Amino acid sequence: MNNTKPDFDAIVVGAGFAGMYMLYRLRARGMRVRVFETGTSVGGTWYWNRYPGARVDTETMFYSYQFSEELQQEWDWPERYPAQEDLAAYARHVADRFELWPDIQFETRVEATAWDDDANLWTVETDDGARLTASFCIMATGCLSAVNYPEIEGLDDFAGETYHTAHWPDGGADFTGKRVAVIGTGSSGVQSIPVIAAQAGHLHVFQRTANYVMPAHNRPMAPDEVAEIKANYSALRAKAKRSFSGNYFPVAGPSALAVSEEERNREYEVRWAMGGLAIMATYADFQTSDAANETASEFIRNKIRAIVKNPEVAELLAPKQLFLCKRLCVGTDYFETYNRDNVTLVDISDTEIDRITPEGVLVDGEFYPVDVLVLATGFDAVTGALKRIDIRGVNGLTLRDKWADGPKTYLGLSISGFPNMFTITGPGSPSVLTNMIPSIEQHVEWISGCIEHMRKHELGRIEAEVTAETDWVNHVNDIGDKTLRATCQSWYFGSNIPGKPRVILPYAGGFPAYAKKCDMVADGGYSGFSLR
Ligand code: N01
Repeated sequence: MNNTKPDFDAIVVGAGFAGMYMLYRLRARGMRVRVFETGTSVGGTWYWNRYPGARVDTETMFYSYQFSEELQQEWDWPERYPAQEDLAAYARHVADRFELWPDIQFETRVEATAWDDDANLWTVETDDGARLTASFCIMATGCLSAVNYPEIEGLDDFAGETYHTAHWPDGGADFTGKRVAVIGTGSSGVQSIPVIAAQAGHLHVFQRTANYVMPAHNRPMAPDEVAEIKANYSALRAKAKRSFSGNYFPVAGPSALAVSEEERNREYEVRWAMGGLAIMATYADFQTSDAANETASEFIRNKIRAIVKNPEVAELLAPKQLFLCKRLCVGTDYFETYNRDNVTLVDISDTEIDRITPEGVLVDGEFYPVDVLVLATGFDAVTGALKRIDIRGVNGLTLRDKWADGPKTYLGLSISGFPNMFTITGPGSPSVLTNMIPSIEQHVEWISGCIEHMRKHELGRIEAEVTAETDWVNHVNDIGDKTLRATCQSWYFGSNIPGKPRVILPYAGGFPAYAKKCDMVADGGYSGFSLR
């Protein structure tokens, strides 16, 4: 090993909520850190996803950092589910408050990283031609950041305006009086469709799969509610961490089948009135029993039938897959929007879009002329952002090759063959099945604790062992295959990307079990890792 001094102790890729906190923690340990970020400001997902109607669907008093008591006490969220601009403003406030800006290089994309086994260093190449070295490379690239542009014939020939929800222009888009097509009815489509419909001349929604959508019931935060949460913040945060998803949702009982239909529906009505994601936790067997799950599925389908006036449209909007197989959506006036005269639902569940022409969309021989095309087609989730970087580990092994049949990681934190690299909320960690910000904090704290341990013991290299990684991957897949999430096509399994291996991407065993495992690994002197 030679003793080349690296340019930085750590390079962090991405300045979203993960990258910002990682920078804060490492710098607090006296490390020299450089963060690279493609965007012009901080916030990651909340920087890029500026589509009309974009707002978080997790209660923001809990979808926020908790590492700083001062921060969580001083910041005031305006609404129960704040809009993208408020989340982006919060990210900027954090960068101001903790003076993160000088260590973040914006408008810079990391294109490649390569491990030098002799020097124990990563070399990171950026799109401005720079090559910089660091002892650690930490990927804070986000789970839902690699944009999925669908492979639809003729898309590039469309003569009107085209927008993707996850890459929205800064100045917004004006739909006034225009003929608009939205392709995609996941969370981004569900949030944007009502807002676009209110402005457009006519909106056609092209739906491949109908989704379950709960009403948000968004509202301003009441001062007494805020005061109560702030007075009990640490206890409430601790309670959330003990729950499966890292969100505190009250559980009504172990099984939907153990209570009468009347009692069950009363409970579902309470959750519908509450709004948001709380219905997910009503009964503990939604992920293990088709029959239990079907009770909630049918409850929501009946709500759709009651809201949507045209029974044929209502049936098209009523999801066929089980509730919680795909990600539950939260919307405002989503189903009501289909009662508008200027909105038409086009079912493409059996017939793919034939092609996009310069003037519109052709489906099953029928032509829909449009001026604006909105792609709400989601992401190459969890692995996409990592695989889009040319990452080369020991002996030039590429991450793309290593993951050709699906991601392999130890705890979603580390990859054998890629020493001194950490992935924040990587595949095989609970990430997108949990409240993301607490999950990010848990990872950042684990990684900074690990680096601290290495520095204390004068260790220069850490790498996941193949056996530990294989055992973890098998465990992740075993649990994933047992959940009802395995019964439909969803981005959780990579099914939305043509050719992507069908493998569960997040760990579906819950936040508490996962965090306990991570603690045990650390307490055991980083068992499953080779350190030297
Ligand atoms: O993406 P999606 P998203 N032809 O993949 C359809 C988070 N999020 O951006 O279901 C036609 O869910 C696709 O159809 P199908 C949240 O975790 C959070 O909406 O694959 N249609 C689907 O309808 C969420 O789950 C928030 O059959 C095509 C849609 O496009 C995740 O991000 C807000 C197609 C894509 O839905 C992703 O959500 C927004 C094609 N070729 C997002 N390709 C909040 O916190 C894809 N589709 C509020």
